[in-house]
Amino acid sequence: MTADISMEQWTWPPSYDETYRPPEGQTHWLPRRETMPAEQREELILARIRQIMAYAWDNAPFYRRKWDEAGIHPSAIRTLADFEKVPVVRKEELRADQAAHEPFGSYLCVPPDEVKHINGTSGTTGRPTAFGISERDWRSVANAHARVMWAMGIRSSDTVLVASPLSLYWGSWGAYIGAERLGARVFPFGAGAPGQTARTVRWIKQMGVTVLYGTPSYALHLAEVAEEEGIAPASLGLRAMVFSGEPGASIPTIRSRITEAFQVGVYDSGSMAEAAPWMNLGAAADEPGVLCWQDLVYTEVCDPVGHQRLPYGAEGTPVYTTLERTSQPMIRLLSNDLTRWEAPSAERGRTYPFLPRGIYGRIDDMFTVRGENVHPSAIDEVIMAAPGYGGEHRIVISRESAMDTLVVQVEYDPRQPEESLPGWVERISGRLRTVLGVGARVVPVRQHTFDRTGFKARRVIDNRELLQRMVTDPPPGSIP
Ligand code: 8LH
Repeated sequence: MTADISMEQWTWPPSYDETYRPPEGQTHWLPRRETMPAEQREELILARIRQIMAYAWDNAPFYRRKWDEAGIHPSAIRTLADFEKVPVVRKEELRADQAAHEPFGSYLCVPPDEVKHINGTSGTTGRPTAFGISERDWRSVANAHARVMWAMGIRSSDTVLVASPLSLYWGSWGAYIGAERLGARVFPFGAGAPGQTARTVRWIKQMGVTVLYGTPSYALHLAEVAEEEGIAPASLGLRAMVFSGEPGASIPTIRSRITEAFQVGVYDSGSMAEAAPWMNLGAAADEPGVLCWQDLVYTEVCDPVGHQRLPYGAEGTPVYTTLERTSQPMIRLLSNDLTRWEAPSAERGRTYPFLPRGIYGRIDDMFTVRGENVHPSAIDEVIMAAPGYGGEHRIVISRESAMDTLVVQVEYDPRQPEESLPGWVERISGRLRTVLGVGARVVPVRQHTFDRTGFKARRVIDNRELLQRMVTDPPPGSIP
C-alpha cells in the first residue's frame, strides 16, 4: 500500500508530478487514492490532520490562540473522533483576524512574499476577505481540480469556456487552472458584462466549445438568450456543463431544464472558496449529487449546533479541513450550508461519501442570486442609509424567466415629491449593485405598506421553488 500511495504522491507538503496525465481511456486520475477502502484512507487522513495541525500550531498564531483557548493541543488528536472536538472556524473569525492582521491574517502559514496569487470574497457583509495563495497551493488546486474534472469525463480534446466572472471569484480561476492542468484548451470568457451573453453564444459556436463552466442560473439565462438570437441551445455543440456556486445542478427541476435545453451532461461541484480545492465536492457521474473527495479536503457533515460529525444518512452542515493547503490551511471551517450525506460505496466507482442532493440550502439567512452571495444585512445597510427612506422595506427573491431576481420594495418618505422618485430609485439601485455585485429592482411603495415588528424584522421573502419545497416537503432526517 505504501508504494502505491507514494506513487500517487500522498506527501506533505504536497508535490505533484506536473508531467503526469493518465491515458485518455482511464477512468481515474489517481486510481489507488480514489478507490481504496474508505477506512484505509481515513487512517492516512488522520495522520495528515495531525501533521497539518502541528504545522498550523507552529506557523499560525490564529490557530494556536484558538486551540489554546479550547485547551486543545495537536498532539491530543489521536482519532477522527478526537478531531470532532476541535472548535470550528467561522468566516467572521477569518474576516476579523484579517482586519487585525493585514493583509492575509494571522492564519497565513508562509512568509508573505510566498503569496503569489490573490483571490477574495465579494465583501457583501463588510470587509472583503483575501485569499493569499502560494505557488505550491495554486498548483495543488490545479492538480486536484484536474483530477475531479477528469472524473467528469473532461479530456485534453475538450475546449472549456469559463463563463463566470474572472475577478476575485475562486470559482472561475479554479475551473480554469484545473482544465488547463488536464491538458484541455481553456477559454476564459467571463460573464456579467452588458451584452456579454449574446457574445458567449456566438463564441461557443465559433470556437467549437465543448464544456462550459458557470452557475446553473447563468446556463438558463444563456439558453434564453440563445433562443432570442435564433439559435437552439442544443445546436451549440456543448457536451458537458460543470456547475458550482449555487444550488441547481443537483436539483431535478433545474437540472432537467438545463439538460433539455442543451442536451448535455451536467456535473455539480463546489464547497467554499476558503476550502479550495473547492471541487472537493464534485460529481463523478452525469447525475445529481457530489462525492466528498476526502483526501483533498476532509469533509464532516456535522450537527449545526455542536459541530460533531453526524452518522451517514443524516442531514447537517459541512465542515471542511483542507489537506493540501500550506498558505492558509482551513481546519474545521464551518460552512453553514445544508446537505445530507451517504456512506461510501464502491458501486459509485470511488470510495468517497456521497451527497445525493448536493448542497441545497443555507442555515443562516444568506441567499445566492446569480452566483453572488447576498446577505440581507448588506441590503438593509444601503436602504436604511438612503435619504428619503420611509422606514421599512422587503427583500423579495423570485425566479422570473429562468433567472433569479432580487426585488427590493422600499417605503419612501411622503415628503418626497413623486416626480423625484425615479432618480431616488436609480441612486439606490446603483448603490445596491456596487455593494452586492448583482442588480436589484427597486420598487418604491407608500409609507406603512408593511407591518412593523417589535421583535426581529423578517424582511426576506423567498419565492423560489426550492426553498418552498423544502418547507412543504422536508427530506427524511431533516432538522426541524
Ligand atoms: C453551492 C455550491 C453548489 C457553492 N451547490 N451551493 O463555486 C465554488 C466556490 C468557489 C464558491 O462558490 O465559493 P464561495 O463564493 O465561497 O461560495 C460558497 C457558497 O456558495 C457555499 O457556502 C454554498 O452556499 C454555495 N455553493 N457551490 C449549492 N454546488
